[in-house]
Amino acid sequence: MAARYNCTEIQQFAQSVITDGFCVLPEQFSPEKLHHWRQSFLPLLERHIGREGHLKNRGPSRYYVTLPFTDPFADACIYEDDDVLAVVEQLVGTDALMCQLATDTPLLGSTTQDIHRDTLPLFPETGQETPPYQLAVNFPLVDVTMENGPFEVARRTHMMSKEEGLHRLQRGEVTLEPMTMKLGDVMIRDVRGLHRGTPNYTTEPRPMVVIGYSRRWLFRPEVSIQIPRATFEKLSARGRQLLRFNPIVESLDELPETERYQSFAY
Ligand SMILES: O=C(O)CCC(=O)C(=O)O
Repeated sequence: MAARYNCTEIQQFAQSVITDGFCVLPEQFSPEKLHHWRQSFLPLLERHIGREGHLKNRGPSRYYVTLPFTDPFADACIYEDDDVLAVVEQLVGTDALMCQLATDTPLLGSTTQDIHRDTLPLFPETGQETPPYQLAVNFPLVDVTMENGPFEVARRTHMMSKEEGLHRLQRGEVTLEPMTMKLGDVMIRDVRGLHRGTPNYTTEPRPMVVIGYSRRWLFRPEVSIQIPRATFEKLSARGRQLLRFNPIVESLDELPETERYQSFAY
């Protein structure tokens, strides 16, 4: 889809991420496309639960599943979306990397997670936070309602220590906001914002896609996108640039079966 926003609007979205820790681009992606993603994802979720559901590292009945970089998920209309990338580039540089394509899915039986952030500070010994370096672009594969486990986030907690953020929550100076979202809405967030997953009280899975974009120098060994050589050959110049530090594999059949991203909360 062609860009929907002008430079000023893109800067406003980026400024919301800098100030509040996140922004939402409403109705950014095609619901039909995401419906197709959901159909393709559900068997992967089943297979994941069969193989490593016992690990329960995200909490009960909650699963982190990496998406294979193949059809329908290797879709440049999504990971090269002009508006999303324009906001991302304002935040983590025009030479940003894409290093993660995965999903978080609470099912019936899931619980409230501990409040956490998804990364440690870059320089923990200084007690200082830095400009953004790691972003999550999140979009659900169903409508997210108050019943099916909305992601909750505390605004303006990404530029302070976790302890300070927790104190502010305790004192009621900030609150956890449930992010209800329509199929097609896209959230861009600084992963340092304090947040947690909440229980899904319905019988339908609530998959939330996460595409990770980072500064070019940030290495995240727990995530990567295995790119089949045949797919790599067909990437656009921009796709190659975004995905340049990910491993190229001959076939996705050779992949390890368990997720490497087990330790996730800081
Ligand atoms: O509910 C979600 O989608 C996110 C849960 C979460 O923060 C996590 O598992 O790290």
